[in-house]
Amino acid sequence: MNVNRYEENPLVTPGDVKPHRDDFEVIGAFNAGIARYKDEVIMLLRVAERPVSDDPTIVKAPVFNTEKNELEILEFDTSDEKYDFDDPRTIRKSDDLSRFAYLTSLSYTRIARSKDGRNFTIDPEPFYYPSNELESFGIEDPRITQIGDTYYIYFSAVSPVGVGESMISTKDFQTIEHHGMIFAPENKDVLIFPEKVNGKYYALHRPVPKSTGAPEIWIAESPDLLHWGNHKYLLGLRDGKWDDGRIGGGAVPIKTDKGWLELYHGASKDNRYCMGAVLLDLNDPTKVIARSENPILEPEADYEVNGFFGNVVFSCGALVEGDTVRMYYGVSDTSMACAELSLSEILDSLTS
Ligand code: MAN
Repeated sequence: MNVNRYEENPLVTPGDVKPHRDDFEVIGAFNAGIARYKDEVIMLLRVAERPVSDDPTIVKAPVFNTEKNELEILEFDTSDEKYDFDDPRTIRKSDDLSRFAYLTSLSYTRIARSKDGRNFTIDPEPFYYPSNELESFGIEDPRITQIGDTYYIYFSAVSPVGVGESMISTKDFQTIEHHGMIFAPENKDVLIFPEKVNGKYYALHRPVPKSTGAPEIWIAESPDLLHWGNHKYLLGLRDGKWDDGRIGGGAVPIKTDKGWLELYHGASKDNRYCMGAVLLDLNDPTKVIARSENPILEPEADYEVNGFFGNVVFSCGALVEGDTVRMYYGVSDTSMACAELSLSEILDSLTS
């Protein structure tokens, strides 16, 4: 696969983003949703910020208190054996490592704009910041589906009661309407198709079943983008391959002559995140036609291998012009990058 990484990569780094409070530092500007708005490319960044800590033995956890409408900062001593601090993203209770008790940073969304898709200017203020109890640990990994003149923006809403997918919409990237949670916990990586298929909206989603099952890709349909039903299991993990740990949708599905092309992420059991592709039937996207044997993009460049959480390439949006797929992607849970790939080359590489 020919992958043309932009020489300007990484396009946006945490150092480019001013924290929204002086006592915070930006540790990530990554996993951005992508849209075209007027003559600009919009990158809706997931900005992760954490309270500055001068003492390495103290780990802080920011939590948005909706009643007081302010951030609270909890402090943990790294010598406290009740907690586990091994994953830099989370704080876990030592007697239950299967779930996290707190996150070490809080994410929100911020707009970066560009005329050429390579050089971005970052808005001085947050775009959408957590605003309700289901978002008190932050909002993450936004995706944007444009339908008509409305941009539907949906993201992981993280709180002590779980990680689900909530949706807002905007027409001008200024005023927003909140539509509440559209997929209950635990669910992430929702991708709404950009048009109806046979009179119905479709969305990919990624539940995390507990009793049986794995973090794999499902598909659902809806009459109105708010109520989702007729859920079907779509795509699974593959033992011993690059996507044997967890998979989830990445970019908004791309309509091609051969079918709906979905660029998805797959992680191995040891958390190496790559991008692959799957082709779905044009008239019935619940049918898988073909899939990547090997990743179309894997962490190789220094900025993809090293960072806050290394060995991660994670796309939330791509733009297509002719045969060129401009895939924007988060690197190492830290920065944003972009690579161009050939649409026909991706399609030709898929096997059934
Ligand atoms: C995982 C990672 C983190 C994220 C949490 C909550 O631990 O993807 O980056 O903050 O889940 O969604």
